[in-house]
Order: sequence, then C-alpha cells, then structure tokens
Amino acid sequence: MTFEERKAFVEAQHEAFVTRKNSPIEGNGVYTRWQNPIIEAESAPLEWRYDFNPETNPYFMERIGVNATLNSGAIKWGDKYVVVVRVEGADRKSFFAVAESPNGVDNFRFWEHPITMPEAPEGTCAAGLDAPATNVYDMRLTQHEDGWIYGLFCVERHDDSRPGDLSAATATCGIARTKDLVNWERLPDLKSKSQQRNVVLHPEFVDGKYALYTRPQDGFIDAGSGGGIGWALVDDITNAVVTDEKIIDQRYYHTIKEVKNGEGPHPFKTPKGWLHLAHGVRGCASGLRYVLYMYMTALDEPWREIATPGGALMVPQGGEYIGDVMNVLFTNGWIAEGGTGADMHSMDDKVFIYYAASDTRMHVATSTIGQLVDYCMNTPSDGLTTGASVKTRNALIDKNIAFLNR
Ligand code: BGC
Ligand code: BMA
Repeated sequence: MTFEERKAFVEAQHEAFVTRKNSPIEGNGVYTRWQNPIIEAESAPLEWRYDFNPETNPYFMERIGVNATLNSGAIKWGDKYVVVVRVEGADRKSFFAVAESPNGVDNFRFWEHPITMPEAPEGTCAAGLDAPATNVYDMRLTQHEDGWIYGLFCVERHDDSRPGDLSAATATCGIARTKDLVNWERLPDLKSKSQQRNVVLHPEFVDGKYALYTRPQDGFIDAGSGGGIGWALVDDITNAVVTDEKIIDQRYYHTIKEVKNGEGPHPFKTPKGWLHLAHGVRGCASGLRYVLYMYMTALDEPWREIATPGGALMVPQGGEYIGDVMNVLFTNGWIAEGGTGADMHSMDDKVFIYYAASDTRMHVATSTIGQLVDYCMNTPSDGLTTGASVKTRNALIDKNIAFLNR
C-alpha cells in the first residue's frame, strides 16, 4: 500500500469504529448492558497516534500507541454525555482526556487534545513528595454547589523511602477544578495520615464543609486496617486536610468486598436517599476480582447507611473478563438525566453507568433511578453466613409459593 492508500484505509476504519451503533441487551431487569464497548484504545484520534507527514512517516505507521481506555469520570454537559477517560499509552502512563457522545451509548468522540493536568503546586504534595506524578488515574467528577467542577484522582509516585524496591509506590488524592473541562486549576493534594485512593467529593456542603468519601489504606495495594469507604469533612478545599475520618461502608470477611472497596462516582440525590455506586474486591486463585455494588445513605445524613443490598450489582461477563487486568469491573462515572451535582432526581430519570472492563475498555449499562433505588431497598443484605443466606432465599420462595397459591 502507498502512504495515501494506507492512510485512507486507517481513516475509514477509525471512522467506522467510532460511529458504530450500539444496542441494548435485555438482562435481569435491574439494568441493561449495551452490546459494544463505548470507547476502546482504537477510539483515540489518529492525530494522537500517527504522524501524518509522508516525509517523516513514509509507511504511515503508528508512532505513539494507545494501550487502553478505562476508568472514566462522567458528567452531563449541556445536551452531551461527557466522559473523562483514563487513557493509557503504550508506555503504561495514563492521562485524562474528554470524549463526548450525543446519546450516551455510542458515537463517543475525543476532544482535540487530552487534558494537560498541572502538577500540584510546589510544596503542597502530600507526604512531602514534591516529585511530579509518575501516573494519574481514575478521575471522579463532581459539579459542586460552590460553582466549580472538581476532578479528584489518584496520584501515584515511587516510594523513595524504599529505594531498592522498584514496585514500591504511594497513592495520594490529587484535586483539580475547572469550569470548562479544558483549563484545570490544580489545588494541593489531599493531606491525610494514610495513603488514599478512590476519594470522591460529595456534591453538597455538609455543615458548611466539603465532604469527601475516602478510602484509607495502609500501603499502596493493601487497604489493611483501612476498614472500607470513609467519610471526612474538610474546611477548605484549596488546602484539604483530613482530620477526622470514619468508615461508613465497611468491609467484611467472605463478601464481595472482603479485601478492598471504594466509592465509584459521587452519589445521586433521590427522594429516598443518596444512591451510591462502588466497587468491591476479593482475592481468589486468579488474583483480585473487582465487581460493582451499590448502597444508599440518608438524605440528611449522607454518611448513614439505609440500604445495603447484598452481593454484586455487576460482575465481569463474557468478553469483559478479558484484558490487561483480568476479572475486573471498575466504575468511577455515571450520569443521571434530570440534573447534575446535588440536583434532586426523580424516579423516572434514566441512568448511564459507565464502567471499565479488565482495565482495558469502557462500557455502558443503563437503568433508572427508580429501578436502582428499588434494587437497593429490596435486595436483602448479606447475612454473612451460608445459613443466613439460605434463610433469606427460603423466605422469597415461601412468599412466592403463598402468592402463587401452590
Ligand atoms: C495502577 C492502577 C491500580 C493500582 C493498584 C496502579 O499502578 O495504575 O490501575 O489500581 O496500581 O493496583
Ligand atoms: C485499582 C483501581 C483501578 C483499577 C483496579 C484494577 O486499585 O484504582 O485503577 O481498575 O485497581 O487494576
């Protein structure tokens, strides 16, 4: 193929890939998965990957590869469905990039440039680590009632206190804010006595303070004594310090969140309470298994659980299981029609759950606030023993037998 032939071929293929139609797959009634991933490495613009000049790229070869598109924050932006994607280059470094869709389920297209995220202001990096971030990932977007859109994300650096160990790393929460998703003001990293990943900003002030869902952890991988999803109030988001932190969604032995858990995107406000989406992790012979689960907290006390459906909402299925980090579903973005931030949603509002499969590609599942609230309120909690589980199941069976008059 000549340069021009190959370029035309690659362009046509890319356009077909980006514009392919998606279709729903009927499921268990709680949510609907959509057939195709919404964004994959191949969705990245060709200008990000190819040199278009025949003199410097006579074979029209890819110059800078993209390996994966995963864990994306999400927000309704005017009439567009916008995701801030974790794009991972062939070099394993991630960065953030905005992609938008007219309908939330297909035709996602990246904006011209990825986000250029400033480093944390000098002297303000957590744990005295004033080195530039080695990696950033998993942004949670919050349209806060203070008027800013915040992005909270994980900042990873080598742990220089262990010079001999190339895998020793630290996780801290980076904080940035924007009005247009293009220009970001980086604020000091969150200061906290432990490492932190999966920190999420609540959209409303609580007692006049910024409220955070946290995930304290002993080490870079191990949650250790960090008992689950935490809650902390912060006086000043431009100098955010966690002083008091309490665990609001605890981990338990032999559950889907035995090893770790973390808040997904910020919760939605509904007439029945705050609706939360999260991930839970357990260990098994094939490694860590990441699944999605839900819970609800009280409207007036977002830290107090009022519904804790047992088990997983979604687990890896079919092709989702395959990828760079197998056996992983992860979410840090969802959109509900009818409002952003702390707007009160109605039961009819449609929900788009954006989730990544196996740290490789982005998918969508749709539902409604009403269905997800019903799921949370009417799914029995995990009784924590096999005996309790059988009892719960028998209660449903007996109820059905009585109702069906058999
Ligand atoms: C990876 C993340 C992962 C974390 C903990 C990081 O280096 O980029 O995807 O969650 O390690 O395993
Ligand atoms: C991490 C998360 C995600 C990732 C997952 C599985 O702990 O924060 O970045 O999807 O592990 O690798």
